[in-house]
Parts: sequence; C-alpha cells; structure tokens
Amino acid sequence: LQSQRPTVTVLAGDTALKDDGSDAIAGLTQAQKALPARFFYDDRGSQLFEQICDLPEYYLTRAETAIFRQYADDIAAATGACDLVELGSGSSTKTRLLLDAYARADLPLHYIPIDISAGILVESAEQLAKDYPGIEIHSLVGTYEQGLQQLPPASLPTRMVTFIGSSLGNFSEAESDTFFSLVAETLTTGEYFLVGIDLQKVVAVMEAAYNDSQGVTAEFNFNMLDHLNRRFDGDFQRDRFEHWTFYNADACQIETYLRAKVAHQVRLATLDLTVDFAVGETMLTEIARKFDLQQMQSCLDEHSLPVIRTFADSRGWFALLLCQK
Ligand code: AVJ
Repeated sequence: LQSQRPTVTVLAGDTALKDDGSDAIAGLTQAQKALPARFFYDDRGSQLFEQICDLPEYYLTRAETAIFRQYADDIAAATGACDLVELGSGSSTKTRLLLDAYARADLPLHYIPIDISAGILVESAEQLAKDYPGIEIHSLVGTYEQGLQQLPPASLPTRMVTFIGSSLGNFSEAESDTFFSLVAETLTTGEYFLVGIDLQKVVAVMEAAYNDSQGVTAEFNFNMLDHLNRRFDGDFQRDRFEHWTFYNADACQIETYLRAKVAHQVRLATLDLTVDFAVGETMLTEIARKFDLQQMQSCLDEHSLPVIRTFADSRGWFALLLCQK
C-alpha cells in the first residue's frame, strides 16, 4: 500500500495562535498574575512534555495507556469507520493504540490531529504516515477552538473528537463549560466525543507527578519564560524564579506557579509591557484539575454529550469517557 503524504494546514495564520499577546497582557496585569498554559508548548516545551510522560512520578500517561491497551477495540467497535479528530495530539503516541484497533477491525479511518506546536505535529504525522499507510492524515496547526471551528467536512460516516491526557484539567470550570459547548456544537447527533480525565486520589501521588525528582517539570515550567522572551522580545530571567506546585484540595486542582525569588522588573518589548514582581510574588502558569467521575458524567450530560461507556484503569486513577451526542 502506497502511503499518502500527510497534509498540514496552518489555521488562520499566526494571529490565530494569539500572537498578538492580548491574553498574556491580561494575565500579567491582574492582581494574581497568570499565564495561559498554552504558552508551555513551543517546540522545546512539547519535547519536555514528552519527557514528563516517561517520568516515574507521572502516572497519568501510563494509566491512560493501560486503558487504551485494554479497551481500544471496544472504542473502535462502538464508532465504526470514522474521522478521528484529536485535540492537542502532540506525539500521538497513545492514539496509535486506537489507530491499531481500527486497523485490526478493518475499519476505514481518517486522522485529523490538531496541535499548536507545529514541530511535533509535522514530525509525528510523517512517522504515522509511514507506519499506517492505509490512514489518511490531515494535520491542523492551531488552537483547540480554531481546530473545531475549521474542521474539514466529515468524509466517513461518523466523527469522533478526542481530548485525552487530561488536557481538560487545564481548563477552569467556566472554560470547560465553554469548551464542551463548542464540542457539542461541532458534532452532529450520533457523533462521538472521547475525553480522558485524571481522577482525584491520594494527594502525595498527585503532587509528586508535578514535582518530579529529576526536575523535568520545573524545566518545563521555566521554559515558558524562554518562550515568552522569544515571542514577545522579553527579558524574563529564569534564575529569578522558582518552580512551586501543590494540590489545592478546596478547588480539587494542582496549581503550578513561578515564584519570584527577588523583587524585579520584566520588560516585554513587543507588548510594550513592563511588569513588576515583588519578592515572593507568584505567577500562575497552570492548573491541573482532578475530577470526580459522577460529577463529570452529569456535566457532560448537561452539555448534550451523554457518556455511553466509561473505561478506567485497575487502580481507578484515570478514566476515558466515550460520549455520544
Ligand atoms: C497535558 C495538561 C495533561 O496537567 O498533567 C504535566 C501538563 N504539566 N506536568 C498535566 C503537565 C506539568 C499536563 N496536561
């Protein structure tokens, strides 16, 4: 079988990636400074995230992989031939287990990976095209919103949008409501949504996953500063900050910050923005919400995305929910 070259479409150019920095300005001028987690993912950040997934403390990827190993055939059987749209596909490593299942069942599949990091997206599409010559691949470079709003028309009988890895955890409750509404608007009745969620568990286990002993997660956090410097001609100095992360039990979320070790000023030239940091002042770089299964099921239900199958790992640490509009 001759493999087709995967196509790559950059959605709505650079402004599509909010290169104007309006959300960075908004976040840096708030009382509690905060930056969108999206800024982790330049090409280096995506590489670091791949390293995180292999860390002994980062149980999420292994738990979700175990679920895919056990249930990928069930998911393929449930949807049949489909357009598989993946939001935040990264290296597509776990999704390969799904692609294998469709291949085993002889089900036609079109794969539409969407990611903001062009480097990892293009590289993994080339490799996938070699390994899965029967699958048509159409990569989209852009944000989740852009991807969902600019999907190619469905070419197979149904569609499934996947949002795995607990990427959902980066959204506040309000943001996830908006996101689910957008997914539901995008799908037609009968189409599928597959979402991976990290579940609430012993605090020490969750905290270790975001504060690993090799310091890769700290490096991932600091890399956001390098990315901002490059993107906005900034002068953030990483040695003026420290990595700080903990589980906020009231909000049921890991919160990760960069905390200023000294009072100082940062200039982001292309944003024409000067930011003051007091000693000890924190800048929120990420929340990672941890979910309750029943609550999430009702939430999806309320968004017209009822759960038809729930798959969990043996420890009940992580779940994949298959929803059908
Ligand atoms: C990709 C958002 C699921 O929150 O666990 C890993 C990102 N941050 N280590 C997560 C992340 C620090 C990850 N998600």
